[in-house]
Parts: sequence; C-alpha cells; structure tokens
Amino acid sequence: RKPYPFDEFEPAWQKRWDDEKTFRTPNPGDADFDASKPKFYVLDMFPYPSGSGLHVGHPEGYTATDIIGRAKRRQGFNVLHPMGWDSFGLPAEQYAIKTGQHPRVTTEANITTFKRQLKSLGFGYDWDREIATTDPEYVRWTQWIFIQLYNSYFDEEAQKAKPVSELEGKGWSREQIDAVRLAFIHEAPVNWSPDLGTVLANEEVEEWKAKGHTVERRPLRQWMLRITKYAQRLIDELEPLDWPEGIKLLQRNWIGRSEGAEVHFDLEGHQVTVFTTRPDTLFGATYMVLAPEHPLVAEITTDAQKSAVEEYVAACASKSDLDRGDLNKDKTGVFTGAHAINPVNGEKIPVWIADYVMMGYGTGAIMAVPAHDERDFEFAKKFELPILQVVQPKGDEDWQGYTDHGTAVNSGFLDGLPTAEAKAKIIEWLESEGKGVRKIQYKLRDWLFSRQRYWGEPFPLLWDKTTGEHTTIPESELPLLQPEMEDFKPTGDPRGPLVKATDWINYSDQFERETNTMPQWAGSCWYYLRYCDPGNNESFIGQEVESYWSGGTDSKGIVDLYVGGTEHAVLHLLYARFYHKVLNDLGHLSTNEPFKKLVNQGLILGEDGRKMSKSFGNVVNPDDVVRDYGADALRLYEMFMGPLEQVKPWQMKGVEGISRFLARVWRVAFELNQAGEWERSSKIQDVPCDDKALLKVVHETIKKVTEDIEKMSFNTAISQMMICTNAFTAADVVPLKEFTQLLHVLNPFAPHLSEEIHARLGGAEPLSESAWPAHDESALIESEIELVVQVNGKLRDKITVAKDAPKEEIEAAAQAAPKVQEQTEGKTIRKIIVVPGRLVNIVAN
Ligand code: ANZ
Repeated sequence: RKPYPFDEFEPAWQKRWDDEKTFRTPNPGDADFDASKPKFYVLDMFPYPSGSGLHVGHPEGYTATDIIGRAKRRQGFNVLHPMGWDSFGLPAEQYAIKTGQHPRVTTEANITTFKRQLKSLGFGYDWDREIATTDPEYVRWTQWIFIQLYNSYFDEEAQKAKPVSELEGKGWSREQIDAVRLAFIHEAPVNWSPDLGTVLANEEVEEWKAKGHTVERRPLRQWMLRITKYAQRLIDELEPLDWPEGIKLLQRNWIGRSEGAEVHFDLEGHQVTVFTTRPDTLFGATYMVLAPEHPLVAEITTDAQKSAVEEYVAACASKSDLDRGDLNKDKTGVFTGAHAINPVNGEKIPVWIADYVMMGYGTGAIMAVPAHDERDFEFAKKFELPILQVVQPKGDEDWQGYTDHGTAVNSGFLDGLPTAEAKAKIIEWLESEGKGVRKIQYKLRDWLFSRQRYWGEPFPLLWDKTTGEHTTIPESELPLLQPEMEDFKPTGDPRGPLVKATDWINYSDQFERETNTMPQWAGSCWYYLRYCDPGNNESFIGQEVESYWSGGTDSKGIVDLYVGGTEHAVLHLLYARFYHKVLNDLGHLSTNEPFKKLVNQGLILGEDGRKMSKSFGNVVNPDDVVRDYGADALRLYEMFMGPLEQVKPWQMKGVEGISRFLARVWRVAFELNQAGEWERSSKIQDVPCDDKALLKVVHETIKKVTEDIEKMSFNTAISQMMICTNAFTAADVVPLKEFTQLLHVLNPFAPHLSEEIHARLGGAEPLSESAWPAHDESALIESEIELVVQVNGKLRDKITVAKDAPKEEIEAAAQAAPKVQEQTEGKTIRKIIVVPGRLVNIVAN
C-alpha cells in the first residue's frame, strides 16, 4: 500500500488545473486583467526536447521557479510562468537521417513526452503560452528579427543600432551599407566539420570535438552578426544585474577587454601594426612575429626562407586556435628573412612567423618582448633570440620572464617610471610621432550565424543571379519554411543540404534563395519575449504588453527571475543580451537587458557521485520516481537535497525520507478505518488553539517559509515545515485553522498533497486560489522561559516560568521542583541565587 494515496489524487489535481486553467496569466487587454497587480516574470531555461525525455535535472530548477511562481501568485502578483521548447537542433536532424523520419515528426513526439512528464509534476505553467521555436508562427518572427539585424548598423557615436535607411538618406552606396550591416556576409576561415557537414561557432568547437567529431579550418562564405560592436555595452550593462558573480566574470572574460596600443613598424617598405597591452616594453622588443596567415608573409619572405615558410604555413592551416594557443608550450616558428625597424630606437629586429600568434586577434602581428612575456620568452630561448630586460621587478624576483608591473629600465626616456606611467608616456609619444595609437581590444569575435543544416530556420534572403547582391524577401512571405525533402543528409557541399531543393532555391528568374539556415540560438535568443504575447500575429510582441511585462522605465530587465544551468553561462546569455540590446535600440523594447536576476541550479549527480549518463547506467527517470513516490515527493526531494546552486548526488533513500515526511503530514489529518479507508482523524478539531508553543511553531513556520522562498532557500523552508509537522503529530488536539496554515505554506512545494488534505477537511476554496497567509507577530513572542536549577552548584532540575515572573515566584518554583526536593530534604536552605534568564542555584546543608 502507498503511504498516502498520491497515485489517486495527483492526476486528479493536475486535470483540474488544466481544465480550469488555474495558472493562466491575463495580459493587458484581457477581460480579467487587473492593472493594479504588480507583475512577476519567472522563467525557466526551456528544454531541448531530446529523445530520452525529461531528466531529474530538469525538475530541479523547474520546481524552484514553480514554488516562487505559485507563492507570488498568492501574494497578489500577476505571475508569468511559461514553458516551451527549444526544438530546432542537430540531434533531431541526425536522428532523422538515421531513421528516415522527418525531424518535425520526431520533434513533435518528443514534445508530447516532455509535456506529459512536466504535467505529471504539477507545474503551474500557463500552457496557453506554450511555444516551440519550430512553430511556423514562431519562425516567422525569428526571421523577422533577422531582417531587422540585416537592416541595421551600429552607430559608433550613439553606441547603438540604427536602421540602414538613415545611411541611404545620407547617400551611402550599396557597398558601403553592406559593409556595416549588423548581419553581414564574410569569407573567412571557419570551423568546418566534415562529418557533421556543417560549420560551427568557435564557442561550439570543443563540445563537438569532445563528442568525437572532427573539426577543421576552412575558408567559407558565411553570415555573421556584428556582436563585437556591443562588446563594451555587454560589459558595462552587465554590472547592475543581479547575477552570480561567477557568471558575470565568465562573460567579462569571454568578451575579454584589453587596454593597450597599436604600434606601427616599418618592414621592408611596408608598414606593420602590432597590438600590445605593454607598450611600455617597446625598448625590449627584440624581434617581431606575424601570424602565419598574415597577408604580408608571402611578400616579405626572402627567397632563402621561402620553402621553409611555405611548409610551415601549410602545416598551421589545419590547426585550431586552441591547439595553437597558450596550452601548446612547445613553441614552433620560422624566420622570414625580413627585418622590421623598432620605431622607438631604430633597431633592426628579425621578423618571424609562429603559430602562437593568431590572425583573428589584434592585428595578427606582435612585437616580441621575451624578457617580460612568457610565450615570447619560451620562443626566444628555443630559437636563441636576444632577451633584453626593460622592466625592473618590484621585489627581488628574476627579471627574466617577469611579466608583472615594475619600473622601466634600459628604456631611454621611460627609465625610472612605474609601468602605468611608462605606458601613458609611451602612448603619448607614439601618438605625437604618428607611430601608434591608444587601443582597446576585445577577445569577442563576430558571431558566425549560418549553419549548413536542414532543421533550422532558412535565412529570409535572396541572391541576385546576375549582380550577386543580396536582399531580403518581403515580410509578407514570412515564415519561410524549409522545403519538404526526403533526403537532407550532408552532401559535402558547404552550402548545406538545401542545395538539393532546386525548385525551392529558384525563387524567380532574377533571384535564388540563400541555402544556409540559422543556428539553434536564433530561436532561443528571444523566446522569453514571445511568451509575453504568443498569439500576436501583427508583431513579435505588442507594445502595451511589452511595456507592462517590462515593469516600468527603470526596469533592469523584462524577466524578473531566470533559473537554469551554468552550461549557458556564456553563449545563450550573451546572445540573448545582444539580441535584446539591438531590439531595444531599434525601439521595440523598453529595457536594455533581458534577465534582471539569474540563478544557476547545481548539477544533480548519480548516486555514485558521477554525472548522470546512459553509459554509466546511473540515470534516474522522473517517471519512475513519480510512479513509486508521487510528484510531490520528487519536487520536495529535489528542493531538500541542499542549496539550489550546489552540485549534489541523487539518493533514493532521501526520496523515501521525504515521502515519509509527506505521509506524516497526511496522517495528522487522516487515519485508516476498519475498512482500510482514510478518514478524518479525531485529533483534527475546529477549535481555537490554546497551545502557545504549537501556535508559536506555526507562526514561525509561516514567517520562515515566506522569507526562505524569497531567498530561494528551499531546503531550510522544508526543514521548518518538518518541525511544524512534528509539533502537530505530537499534539493531542490539532486545531484546524493552524493546521490549514501549514497546508497554505506547504502548497507551493507539495501542491497536490496540500490541496487534497485541505479539500478533504472541508476547505472550499483551493489553496492555489487563496491569499498567502501572514504570520502573527504576537504569537512569536516568547512568553515562558526555561531555567536550570542547581543545588550546591550541581545541575538537578529544570523549571519553566513566565518570562516576567518576579524573583520570589522563581525561587518558589525552584524549591518545588521534584529533583530539588529530593536533594534538599532534611537540609536547611541557606541561600538562593537567581541568575535572570539562566539559572537558579540553591545553597543548602
Ligand atoms: C608586447 C608585450 C610585452 C606583450 C609584454 C605582453 C607582455 P591580451 O591581454 O590577451 O589582450 N598579442 C597581441 N596580439 C596577439 C595575437 N594576434 N596572437 C597572440 N598574441 C598576441 O594580450 C595582449 C598581448 O598578447 C599583447 O601584448 C601581445 O603581446 C600579445 F611584456 O605585446 B604583448
């Protein structure tokens, strides 16, 4: 037998919430919309509906947001708590290729499973707002947003995006405009995966390599988004957000701002510019290094060095940036035979090529200062290049390989200056001599936005067959869906599988379609906006709705609370922030950031402490837990495992423990009768509570649970409810009103159980429709205190007295205590010492 009949009432409550649309959220314009209510938008990172169904990791964050959403609703907020599907993606396409099923079919089947599983956990979502990124109506607006990016440029002075039509007005040529669009075409070496048949963003390379795919560099023509223009704003506007410091740091590091200078060197009749963060070390530049791909390499290489250089360049072409970067300690390189002139002292320095210099960063050329840069130091030692000290360390460290700040030496007019001042002085000199400029450099690269896939949004773009110019399709033709195709296997053609849909490509005599598709991010970058207004077919979000959910002009983001995994710390969050800023700049949004507060839930590991994975056989299926223990037990267990942010291992024993707790709550209210049916316990009585201690626990519980929900400290809230339940279990009489108050605060955590008990005890209005309880401060006040009683300095007994009891009363109570009586029998009491609030000592002999 089940410890309580969750298998009967959980599905019944879920059905009722569904039928009655209990968690439907009214929008401005709806008949039941109440403009006086404050809004609260609480969002989960929507799942990718994979073939393996829900994982116990999903309900962790989802339960946390559900508790908050349910509580806030009852606290008078208009709560937006939606759910949907990130349903484009490579796995669906690969599965489709393997099985011959269309990805739309498998995706829909997976969504059905996920939705059934989420509903079986009783989450209070407004299912009327459900969206899938693959819905044609959603694709329409994903493509529409791309068109806005295509039709915009970044105005440096205003530091914001503006429509390119303004430039047309100023007489800019077509070519000039194409060169500044936020969505632009670019031919560059990209990460091409032959076995996946697609290019990948830099950010994605490691993940796919780890999965065993090959990734190589190859020059291709790709659509890019000019996210680099927003680098500084993406750093600055991060600061006011209520995000974990660790995530902010990851974003800042990813954007990677460096302050320094560009310095121009003469090089055999050419000019080469290097980027350096340490212009103060210019006197110590003893050689120069160009990236192997640097355009000047072929021109400056001497005949004697030609074959060595060509061989080296060819070998580098196949290496990724990561292979070439810092991790690769064993430095390689080749001398070009050419020399450059150090602009500060006229010294002739040799020019090398080496793969530790990347073409994609700075200018693709460096001045090497081996004395004070680790990579240069390694390189100079290996190739016996001169190492010249130009910084005196602060302490007694060895100057060789000293990279920290210090004092300039061997540096002419910089000598004696601390590093910061030397930097300022040399930059001033470079600028006045026309030999360099101050420069801020970011690691962030423009966003490679095209993919060679079938299961993604096609670009709403056309190419002119004769002029080769690109243009957008009319908005009236959106959404542009992929053509129906039987075979969308990668062809090896880097234009992607859509090249095979020749009819579809051939738009008209003049134009043909772009065959690339957008990355999965295109949909996940803005889904939180669509939830606000999912049915709108005039715009991606209506103005009135946007303004209401943004919550005013000083709002720091439209979403009040966003909960999800740390795996999205950089990419998803960065991309969404970029999209949001562009849409804000163009006047479509009133906030400049999407997510005001961010919380990352910790990973749930297997019982063995390893990451849950099919290959370890340690995956827990939520369906099994719901079947054996019920949805409330799963919800509560995941919240009781530890602090939300912490990584923690799954333990079935813990689920059992939580299930026993819930059964104890049930048995406060019900007992089994002779016929084996649950009936109302005789302890439950509709009487005023005259048990002060019990009353105090109940009100402490209301207070603590309310505060803990606000702090997202769910495990401590549950502990408090356990204490309260124990108090009810121990009581001879359980006053209905006070027990119901426990049910009220338990409701967001264990919604089925709390509603069922409440209804069976005669509660007419469901808890989820009732106002949140407030605690009674006067019930919390301690009215009695406990004192220890000593006889001749030895602890003998304890007494309970009124908190404000007079001295005489305390003395009398102490003498009357049974163990004290035993000890003082036949003796004379000489003295009684009362230490207020602590103890009574009786001296007797
Ligand atoms: C001279 C120098 C002297 C440097 C010194 C450092 C220390 P971050 O902070 O990452 O921006 N660098 C510049 N462009 C590069 C490229 N394309 N590939 C590889 N390395 C490059 O690093 C900037 C520094 O990294 C620059 O400052 C340059 O080395 C190197 F004592 O210039 B430095």
